[in-house]
Amino acid sequence: MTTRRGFLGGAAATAGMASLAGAAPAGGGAMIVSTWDFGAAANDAAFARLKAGGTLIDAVEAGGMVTEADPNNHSVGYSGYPDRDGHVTLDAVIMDDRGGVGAVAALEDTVHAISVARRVMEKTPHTFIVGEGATRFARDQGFPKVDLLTPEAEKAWRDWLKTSQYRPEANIENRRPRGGAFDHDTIGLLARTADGRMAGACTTSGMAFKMRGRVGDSPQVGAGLYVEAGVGAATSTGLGEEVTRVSGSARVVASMRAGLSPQAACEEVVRHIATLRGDAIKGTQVGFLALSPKGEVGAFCLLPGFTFAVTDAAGVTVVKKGPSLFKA
Ligand code: SD4
Repeated sequence: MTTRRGFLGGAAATAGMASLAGAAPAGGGAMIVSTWDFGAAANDAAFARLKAGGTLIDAVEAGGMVTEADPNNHSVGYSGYPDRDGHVTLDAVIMDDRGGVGAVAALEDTVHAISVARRVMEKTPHTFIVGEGATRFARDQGFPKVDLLTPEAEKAWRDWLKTSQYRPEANIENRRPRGGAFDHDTIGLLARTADGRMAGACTTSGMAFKMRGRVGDSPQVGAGLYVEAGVGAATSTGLGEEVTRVSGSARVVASMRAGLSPQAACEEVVRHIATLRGDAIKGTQVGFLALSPKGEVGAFCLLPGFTFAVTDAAGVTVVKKGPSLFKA
């Protein structure tokens, strides 16, 4: 597999978007997209899994696992920042295009929330298990108990306790070096195969220093992720409450069902949030990413700074900037 990484910014990104919208990748083969620049590594793992004969679900799970295990990533899986009571809690969902769904929320002491979500889908009669029940299910399924609160994350939490100001920061996901007080690195992955089949995954530790028990958009089907056969798939990132209140990803896919391109559908939901919320979303970031069965990509966000990774049929991965509604 040859993987070339690039980064398109500004006008080039917009031009890239325009050429992606409406055009299937050469050969019409597999395609993977995911949120933020760290999505590139996740895409590579997902692509490798597909190339090795894995299913779409294998691929999106493998992608999510890369981000979950990254100790430098302070919000997905290991080393995530805790809630305001000092507990690291994870949310994840996985979905195929045949109605298969599994999700967990407020999962503790387990690195790979996305794999537990997959077990919910495959081993239970349910779609969503939360809290203590999710953690017990993970143990029953053989996932090792791991303390997710690293000394670094604990220090950040103790520093935060001095002021206890909950102020989510836009685009913290791409800050270098990582480690800001509100670091939150949700990854949403969407994948298609040559025959137009689709699947998606979304995994996060949610907003740093959130209230105990808070669940964002990410693990909720229709909010953080939605996949529909023959129509498309969408995922979201940013301040989850703004996505949940409009069932954001389901809305993107519904617009695609009604005939909008993935790009136009992402723009529609972001404009809707802006109109609905007005001043309440000033300084807030929300981003959507969408993929059609043909391989058309759409991305749009409230504020500049949202990036996403696209891997084409040849395994070439490029990180792009998502166009935004507001300039700053
Ligand atoms: C949440 N949407 O829990 C997530 C956070 C996120 O990158 O996307 N972080 O609200």
